[in-house]
Amino acid sequence: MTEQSLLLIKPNAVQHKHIGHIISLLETSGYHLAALKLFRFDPALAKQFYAEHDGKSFFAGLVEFMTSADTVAIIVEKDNAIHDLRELIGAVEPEKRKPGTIRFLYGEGVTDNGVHASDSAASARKEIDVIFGV
Ligand code: FUP
Repeated sequence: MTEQSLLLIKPNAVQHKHIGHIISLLETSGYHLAALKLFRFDPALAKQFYAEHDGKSFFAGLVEFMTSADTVAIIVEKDNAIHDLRELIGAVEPEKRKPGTIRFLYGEGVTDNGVHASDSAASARKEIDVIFGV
């Protein structure tokens, strides 16, 4: 089934000039890019995007990182996009990142992990609405 998911290219990957290669990986992996924008999270939007983590010990650091430089948001479409994009980005824990995944290539720490991808259809709908207002 064709699905939409949301990919974020996070501030550390944008600052290190990896936008082009990450988009190329998406295209060669069969994703259709349905919408794309470059913007900078302000604190309110970052808190809204990561609202489920509000109250956790890492929340303030996560918001600080997400607001530290520009982000690229991309709505991608493909059969099984949500599952397949999670596989393509790889694990959040640095020691679990497999070679070939985007986080293996461009993730640094747990927080500055290079990219985000929606983890369910409900999250994808919510995140696309938060970032693109659709
Ligand atoms: P993921 O869905 O793969 O982005 O991972 P999580 O939902 O586990 O984490 C959400 C965000 O919180 C990630 F961007 C990383 C960040 N995080 C931290 O900064 N510190 C932690 O200890 C755990 C997560």
